[in-house]
Amino acid sequence: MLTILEFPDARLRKKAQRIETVTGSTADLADQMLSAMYEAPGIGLAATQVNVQKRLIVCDVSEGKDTPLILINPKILEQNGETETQEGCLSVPGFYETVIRPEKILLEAISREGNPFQMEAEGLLSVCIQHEIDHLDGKLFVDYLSSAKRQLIRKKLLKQQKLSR
Ligand code: QAP
Ligand code: CO
Repeated sequence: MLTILEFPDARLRKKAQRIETVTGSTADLADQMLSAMYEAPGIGLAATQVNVQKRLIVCDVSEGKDTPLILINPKILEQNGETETQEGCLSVPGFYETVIRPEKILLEAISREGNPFQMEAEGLLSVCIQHEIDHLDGKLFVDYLSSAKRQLIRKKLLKQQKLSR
């Protein structure tokens, strides 16, 4: 089972590299990430969060947890509108805050089978994909908050992490 890094771990700030060739081990990693995400449980996970610096994200925002999405080298091509969401993050356990992001996105990515495709997303799926792509660039949802709020979350999580060691 993969372990999920927690804020303020410096490894969450590393920038992920593009995947040049999709292989069986890429697909294996994606499947392991989906397992870790469902186990948590969560709706999205980026490779950066499991200490792998590769551009790979997974998510599933469906009610029945039966609609996994794997995106390799995801890239947003167009975005429009604005939406407010209470976001959380498996790397920032216990904290949820409102973040404003574009509402609709058009993106390109490569599938688990190695095929390039484009898709549109809106609603929670759009927000989740944007949140996960941020992870690949070393960015966390707490970066959208005031530095006072971010520092408070940092302090509380460090305390929690020391207690659970
Ligand atoms: C990103 O986050 C996301 O604090 C995915 O104690 C979340 O799956 C995008 C989780 C919300 C948009 C909206 C968080 C689980 C899961 C926690 C997650 C926790 C347990 C977060
Ligand atoms: Co996250």
